[in-house]
Amino acid sequence: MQRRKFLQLGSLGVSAASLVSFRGKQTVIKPIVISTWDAGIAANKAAWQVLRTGGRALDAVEQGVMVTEASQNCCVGLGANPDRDGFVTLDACIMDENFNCGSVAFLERIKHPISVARRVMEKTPHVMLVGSGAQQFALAEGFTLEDGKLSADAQKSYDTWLKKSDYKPIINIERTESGHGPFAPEKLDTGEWNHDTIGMVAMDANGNLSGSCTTSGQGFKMRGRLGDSPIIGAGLFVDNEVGAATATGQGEDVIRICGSHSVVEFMRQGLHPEAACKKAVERIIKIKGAKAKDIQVGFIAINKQGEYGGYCIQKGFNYAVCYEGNENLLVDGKYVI
Ligand code: SD4
Repeated sequence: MQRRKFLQLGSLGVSAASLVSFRGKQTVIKPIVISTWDAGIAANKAAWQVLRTGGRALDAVEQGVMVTEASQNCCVGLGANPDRDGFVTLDACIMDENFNCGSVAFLERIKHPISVARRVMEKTPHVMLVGSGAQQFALAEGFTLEDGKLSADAQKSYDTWLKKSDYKPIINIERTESGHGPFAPEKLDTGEWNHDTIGMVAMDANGNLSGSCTTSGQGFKMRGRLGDSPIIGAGLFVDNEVGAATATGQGEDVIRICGSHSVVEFMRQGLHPEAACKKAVERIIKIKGAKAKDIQVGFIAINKQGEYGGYCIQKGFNYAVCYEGNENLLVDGKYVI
């Protein structure tokens, strides 16, 4: 399907993936990879290199988000905003098709937390390592200790924040209509450089699902604060019989409803990924009441048919989608408010 046609269909609220199965061909779209925000475009490209050559979804979701972690120009990884004490602390998790999962949180000075999370999964009997223990494990596994200096952009943004030192956790709410994502340079001066996460879910040519999620967490957060991103079931969940989902936005509110797990359970009940994401978003809105307008949460999901979807609380969230014939489209998330 051509890009323009796809976009027209998108505006009708019908995803290309769902249309294919709607025609009764029972065609499963695979491989497929989707990831949060516009940084997902570059990440999907790397994931796609793995998937298109028959590689495993697990390798794709690791290599995909490593691109974002390595970017100094982004809000994920060591180039990202620090906590309010001036330290970048990273959280990540990964999950494969067999319920194997690994996670690191409050990890400092390591460039690729997603790869450390994978080592936790593959080389320890545990699911989660945090803080200095996670760093110690990473070093024992051969990862390099980076210098811990803030990137130029993060330093600038931190200096601006320090002027007021206002502790107001607001995540991912777009303040402009510019459509800019995390790379918008004008936001560096305003402290509104707010996307801190990439979540990615993929299905490989064998029909196996995996997912990854990696973040610097909320900019200028309290030291030691964790969000949903390293928590299996909150920031990420994969059930190879059903589908996979990941989250971004205000982590506390994702944790509250076990967000990504909820999305997968809604898909198990028969909902399309988009409807499943919407239902999870609505659950958060119901809990938050009038305060829902102050936060952003977005979910994305795929199912075993390769259908995909995303939904968020309010305007401004987008995600990147990549499969054969539709290589890397940026889709605006539908929103409730
Ligand atoms: C967190 N969910 O730490 C993350 C933040 C995020 O784009 O998604 N930012 O709560």
